[in-house]
Amino acid sequence: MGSNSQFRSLSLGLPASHSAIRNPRSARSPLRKICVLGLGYIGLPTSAMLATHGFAVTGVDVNSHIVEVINNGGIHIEEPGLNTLVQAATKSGNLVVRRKPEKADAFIIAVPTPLENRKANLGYVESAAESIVPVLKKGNLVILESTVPPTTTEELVAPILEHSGLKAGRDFYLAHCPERVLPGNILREIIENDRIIGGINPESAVKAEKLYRSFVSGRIFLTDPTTAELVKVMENTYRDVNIALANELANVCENLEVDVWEVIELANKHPRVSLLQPGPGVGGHCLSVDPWFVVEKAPLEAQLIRLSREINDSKPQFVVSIIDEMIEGIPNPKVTVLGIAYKGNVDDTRESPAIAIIRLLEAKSCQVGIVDPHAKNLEYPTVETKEGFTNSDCAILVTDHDEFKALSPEELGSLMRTKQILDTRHCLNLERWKAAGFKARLLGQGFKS
Ligand code: SAJ
Repeated sequence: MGSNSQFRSLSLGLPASHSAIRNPRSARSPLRKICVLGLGYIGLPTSAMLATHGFAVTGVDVNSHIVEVINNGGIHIEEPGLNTLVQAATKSGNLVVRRKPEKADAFIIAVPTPLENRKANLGYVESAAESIVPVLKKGNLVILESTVPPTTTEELVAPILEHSGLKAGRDFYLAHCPERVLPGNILREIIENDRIIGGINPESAVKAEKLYRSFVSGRIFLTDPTTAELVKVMENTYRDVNIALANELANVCENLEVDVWEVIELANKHPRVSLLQPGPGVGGHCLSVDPWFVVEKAPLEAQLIRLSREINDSKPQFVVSIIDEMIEGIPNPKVTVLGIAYKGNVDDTRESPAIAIIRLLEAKSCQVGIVDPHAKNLEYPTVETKEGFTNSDCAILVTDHDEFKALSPEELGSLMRTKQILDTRHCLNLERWKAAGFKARLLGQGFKS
């Protein structure tokens, strides 16, 4: 165990007979071959990281397009530095990509857990665990990295894996090690962030820790699976609740005609206050999803968590009500939406508030021109910047991509029918846009122009 680890094995509370691995040789055997299931934003960087640290990694994805792209030397997602790392991993021969799992020393499940009707759809986790069953051997380690509602590792994953005839904690090791990396900064955070490992027994936690220690420089804390599951969903819940507070404050400021950005800046001068930023809503596959996993497990207790989700989910509607005011009386209006990704400088559009805004605008028969230098979305195709602005009556900045800060109000204004802009992120220099003849509005001020 690394010197900077904290081991809480005694607090796991498992009976000695349950926690003892019966095969001491396999308990000591090194982990060489790793099979990673799911090659998305977490599975692909993890596979490449392990492969470039000397492990023989089989990356598995059920999507044949993803397998083909990686086998042809590319990647299917945008993340700084990832293409180079994956290429180094595949060229070294240490990373191969397949559609089905193979025998290995350890399996890492990193598949999506989408939200359906405010509940976790664990279908991908179930399928991934089932696909491991035929190749699971005594002494193997299985790690669940996907974010899941508390108790999933013990009550769903362990029973599925035990269809192999092997017993979790006795014949194979099982742990939940939630991913904690920030999209856009994954390659640094996957190494530097502290990790939480919840072992089904102490040996499982220690075994998983050895694997992560091969590339993690942050601290590693060991606990039980349900605690690790709750820790993970509460990290994202903490952030979501705090953004809801900022978003609610922005609504208050709109009403009082006070500048929310100034209020936040000045309040944050207090040594114990750190308000987050309001915006058009909270997106991505994490913050807008994970708090519901807590609500699902504790519907009566999780009141603040539910309300915060509802506040953040109501922001696109609020933004569209401002657009409504701005385009009132204009026949057949066109709105330019700047950004469809859920946050700046990423290509991920999952749960993006931009999509909710576009849907609401289209429901009002607005023509919409979507501009995004990073993201693509099959349902809502993007256009080139000039095309997006041509004949537009209002531009709305939804995503804080760096490219948008450099847009030319003079050039783009000359293409528009009505020169109006709404900045929902406090990311543009609106004085410049006003100087170019725009009616420019910043979300969270309540000023009419
Ligand atoms: N947002 C705001 N105001 C803010 C901060 C963010 O409106 O002050 C919005 C963003 O625009 C975006 C959403 O919230 O729509 C989420 O963005 P984010 O950057 O806060 O987080 P994610 O979803 O990209 O990544 C989070 C991270 N969790 C935490 O910081 C606690 C990351 O560490 C997790 O690994 C990731 O979720 C995950 O995969 O769970």
